[in-house]
Amino acid sequence: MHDIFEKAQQTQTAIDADTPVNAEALEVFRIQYLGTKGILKSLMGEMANVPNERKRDYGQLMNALKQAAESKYQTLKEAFEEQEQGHDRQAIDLTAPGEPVPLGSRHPIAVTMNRIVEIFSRMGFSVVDGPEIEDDWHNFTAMNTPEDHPARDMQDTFYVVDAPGMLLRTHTSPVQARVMENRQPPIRIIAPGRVYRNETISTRSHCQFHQVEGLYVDEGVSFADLKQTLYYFAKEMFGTTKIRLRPSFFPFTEPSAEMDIWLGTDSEKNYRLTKGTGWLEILGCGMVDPDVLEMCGIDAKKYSGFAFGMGIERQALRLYEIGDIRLLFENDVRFLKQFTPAM
Ligand code: 2NL
Repeated sequence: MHDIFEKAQQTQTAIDADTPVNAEALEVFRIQYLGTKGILKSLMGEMANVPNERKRDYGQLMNALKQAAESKYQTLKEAFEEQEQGHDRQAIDLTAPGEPVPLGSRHPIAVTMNRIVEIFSRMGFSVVDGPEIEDDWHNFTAMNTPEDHPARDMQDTFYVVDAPGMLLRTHTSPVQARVMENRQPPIRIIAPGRVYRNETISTRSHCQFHQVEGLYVDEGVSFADLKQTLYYFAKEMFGTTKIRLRPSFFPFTEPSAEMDIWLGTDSEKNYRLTKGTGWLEILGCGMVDPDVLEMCGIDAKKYSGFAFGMGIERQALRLYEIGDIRLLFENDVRFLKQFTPAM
């Protein structure tokens, strides 16, 4: 009888003294004291042998034991769990090299456009932009293109169904028209951007293009200024030292011309590119028609100007020797990643 109480007392002392140092030791502790075959269970089993008048005391002693073991177990369990999470946080190696981030690259059209813009920037032209959805007046009327001109045909231009008189711009000229409306000369601007034509002639043709246009308006601007400016551009852009201006026609310029650069026919590539002539057409240009100046609010008796425009796609194809224009619009990463990440 006396023995049972003493055994319980000893167990109390043992629980107080036993402090597991890690999760494994704690599990041993749990099985030893609180498990289904543990010491507390077996001590409880002794209740039958305790005399009735002492059963109450023994029951209280058992409760105290169980509480002591359980609270110790619970406290240590939480402590070890917290410790483990702390360990995880420390497990991050701050000195490890970073994961490589895949780098994108500029689209060849953007690179070509940037090169053109950069060359004209050096000559004091500033970059302007404007809306891609334009009104009829800025896109056509202000550019001397009358109502019955074929460019204004439904088949040639995308019109906005819900907004009469609104359309997708067919060139970046309207951007320049808006600048002339808002400022007085000297005006020296370059307008790069996306333009639209309703062309469905073949699967090879596209409804969307990129263009760079330029405009210079001031007192006494002459055809000689046009020629020297475009000659400098051709030299910087293509490294060519010979240009040729052929008479041409645009509704918004008079006189008008096409500029060719000299490539020669020495290489098979240049022979093919120039169809055996040695000359490659690069851009269209001319002296701004006085009517266009007047419509945009500029005194044509006081000022004159020249303008030019060129398509980007064709230049990009040539610059990078790309064989098919569709590659520029499919955005296949295997194609795009061949171009330089920078620029
Ligand atoms: C081409 C030819 C050209 C212009 C664009 C222009 C703009 C204003 C006034 C007068 Cl605001 N002209 N632009 C002039 C001549 C030619 O583009 O072949 N473009 C792809």
